[in-house]
Amino acid sequence: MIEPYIINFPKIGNSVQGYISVAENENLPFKVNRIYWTYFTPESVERGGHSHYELEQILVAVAGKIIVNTEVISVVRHQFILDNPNIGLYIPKMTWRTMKYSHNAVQMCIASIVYDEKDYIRDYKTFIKNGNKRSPIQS
Ligand code: T46
Repeated sequence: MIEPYIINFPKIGNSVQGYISVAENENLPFKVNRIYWTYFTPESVERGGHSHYELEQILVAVAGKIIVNTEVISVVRHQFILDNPNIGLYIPKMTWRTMKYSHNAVQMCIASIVYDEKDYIRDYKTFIKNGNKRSPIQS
């Protein structure tokens, strides 16, 4: 079982000029097929509440703070605080997750596959029951 873990991206620069962080092949655990970002999420809202059969992701709080709760195969639970633009959270397939955001948070998601609603498990009981079943998007 693979569990979520933090990735430290290179931080190039200094406090006078500012910094650049880089995500490229050698520091990513999968081939990238999609990047999207989430912003202006009200602090009262919890996003996520789903798992994915195949999708692997890395979440980065490029601004603000994100609290991510994860659960792998309904047993192993972790909480991660993302509040630094040079760290990312790797989320493996079959991980239930919820996220809360500070008012200024911008979440970048680096994703292993293109969007497909059939890859989602949006019902928690189905996640627990079907956690180990094969993806409906595989042939
Ligand atoms: C995740 C967390 C971290 C699209 O049409 N295309 C897309 O590429 C995406 C990502 C979403 N959508 C649509 C599908 C839904 O109608 O946008 C709506 C909200 O998507 P979702 O329920 O996935 O939103 P979040 O913020 O709960 O979750 C997102 C990721 O989609 C998800 O994989 O793990 O961020």
